[in-house]
Amino acid sequence: MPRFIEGNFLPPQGRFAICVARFNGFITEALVQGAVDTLVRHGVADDAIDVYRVPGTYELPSLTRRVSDSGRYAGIITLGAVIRGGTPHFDYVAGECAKGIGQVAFTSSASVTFGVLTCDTVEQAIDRAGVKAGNKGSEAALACIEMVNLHAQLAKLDGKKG
Ligand code: INI
Repeated sequence: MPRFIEGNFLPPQGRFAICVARFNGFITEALVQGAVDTLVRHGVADDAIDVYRVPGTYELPSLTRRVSDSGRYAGIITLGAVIRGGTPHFDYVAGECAKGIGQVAFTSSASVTFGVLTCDTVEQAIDRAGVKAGNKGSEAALACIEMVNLHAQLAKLDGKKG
């Protein structure tokens, strides 16, 4: 029998940070609600969740780096909404945000997940913030729980605690 090593959705150990952009707040606050609801339903105490806010998604990578460096969190969920306008601004903001958060995720000892919407229209963003296409904040929280629990299993295999 092979041994399968993967995360699960049992109540995770440790604290969680939600890093969210205020830009397009009517969307991003719905993502926060989805993420918090999912964490709490999976057994995370609400006082084990800290929500950090920055002006826009462009500022998310530096915040996420700082929050990761604090060493206080098992999981970090990043949330934002970039919506295409008539100029190339969208591509710069969305591109830098994804690249920057990816760099932090790759090197962080915390599990960092990506719940930043990149949409062509406001309607697409609404659909992904709790209407037709689920809630991407909730999905990013679920992925974060799975990764935190996977890391705990990997630490056990390595013979370490936690
Ligand atoms: N920030 C967003 O989070 N979403 C957007 O759609 C957006 N647009 O389209 O401009 C946006 N811009 C602000 C940006 O993230 C920075 O806060 C700003 O450039 C200051 O650095």
